Amino acid sequence: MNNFNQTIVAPTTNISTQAISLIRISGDDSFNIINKLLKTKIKEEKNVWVRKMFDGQELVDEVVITSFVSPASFTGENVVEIACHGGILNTQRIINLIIKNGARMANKGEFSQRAFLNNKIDLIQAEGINDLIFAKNELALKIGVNNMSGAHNQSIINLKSNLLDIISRIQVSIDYPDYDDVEGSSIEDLTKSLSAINNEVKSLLKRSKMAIKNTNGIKTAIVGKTNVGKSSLLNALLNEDKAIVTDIHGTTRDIVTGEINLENISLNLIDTAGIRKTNDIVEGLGIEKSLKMIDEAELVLFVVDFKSINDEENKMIFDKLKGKTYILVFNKSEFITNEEKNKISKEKINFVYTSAINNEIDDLIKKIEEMHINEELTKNDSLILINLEQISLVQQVKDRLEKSLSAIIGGMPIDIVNVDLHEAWDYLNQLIGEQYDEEIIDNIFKKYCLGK
Ligand SMILES: Nc1nc2c(ncn2[C@@H]2O[C@H](COP(=O)(O)OP(=O)(O)O)[C@@H](O)[C@H]2O)c(=O)[nH]1
Ligand SMILES: [Mg+2]
Repeated sequence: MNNFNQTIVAPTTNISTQAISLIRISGDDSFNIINKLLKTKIKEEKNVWVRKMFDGQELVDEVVITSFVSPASFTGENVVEIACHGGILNTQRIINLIIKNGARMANKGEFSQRAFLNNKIDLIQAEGINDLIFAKNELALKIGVNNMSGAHNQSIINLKSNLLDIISRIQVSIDYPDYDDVEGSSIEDLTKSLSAINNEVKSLLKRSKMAIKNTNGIKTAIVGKTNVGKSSLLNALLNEDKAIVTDIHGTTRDIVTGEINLENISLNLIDTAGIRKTNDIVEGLGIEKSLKMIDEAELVLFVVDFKSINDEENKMIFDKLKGKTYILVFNKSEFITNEEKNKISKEKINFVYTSAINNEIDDLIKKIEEMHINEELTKNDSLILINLEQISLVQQVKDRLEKSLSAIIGGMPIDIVNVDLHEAWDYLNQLIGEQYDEEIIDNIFKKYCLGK
């Protein structure tokens, strides 16, 4: 457990050889501690100061200090930030001096945790900071910035107040059963208001589930027969020579993986062994893995040679792909004539032409983005959550709302309906952090970096 009465210190930038390092102190004693290292003291006020820092009589560094007074700071406590020179030894020495003079080293995320506990930010904002820091693509970054700033948190607050309104209407009809003309408490009215809330929760959940896939990375398997250019396609997408490419059939015998971050979507790519009949045991095992990858992947790039699209092996792969999300990739497209192209375009829907060897893969990338990005995600005007714990809370809210809706419609006693609604209310509070378990909060902030 963290002791939040202590004053804490941590580097907020990496400790390395760099021009400037930033060190943050937070807590009641921040000003006392820094002043022990200065001959010309700083006042307890919001300001910027240029000072020489000393260890006793010995000059340590010339620094710029930015000071904030509680409650007007990130953590809500007195905060002093020191911009010192950025050598590894120098930064460590200053942190040690600060610790020697009364601070303790902060835990990961402890500054943000204090900000949360002092009501400077809610939990959605706190998680937003983390999303922003760890963002792998533009979409995650945009969501992180929005959530950190609390841009769309009002939607949760509105949901809460609408839900509370329903709960109180029901409560009145429970408390005063004879008084049955409380406005809006008829079965029809309650069903209507609850459905409206539920629809909002449902679309928040839908947006968020789609976004978390795009931000964490979509498991994308590249499959097809041997020698069609799967490994070349992987290399072209990754923009590096990761997988071995030769014109010998059966070159790739095990899976090769890599990650790419497109603008609004990340892909966890898996190159697989080409599928064909073989007597080679090792290759056979690789092919088994390829087939398994088709089952596990969220998206399959099925690479084919135009001329042999209807042969037995490809038919087998087509069969295996039934019900899966896949894109048919006609690679080596420089060998496909326009006439042939005209013929195919009438038959197949999700297909693209690529020439991996010439790095012509733009159509494929465009197609992948088209399939996974919609306006709701990029429009930037509503709350989207991209971490699992938050999404599972929203899921719980939805489950409880739906349970109470079917109870109302099924004519169950109204007090039973209210139990589920209270639970939905609790989950919404947990989501925004108005109700929390200390251990869960500790765990959330442990994911953060030191100094944040
Ligand atoms: N002309 C042409 N050759 C390609 C293309 N993509 C791959 N190849 C060649 O096809 C052969 C097999 O490629 P590879 O990526 O190892 O295929 P894999 O067995 O499906 O992984 C190699 O000689 C590649 O250079 C392409 O778009 N055009
Ligand atoms: Mg290969």
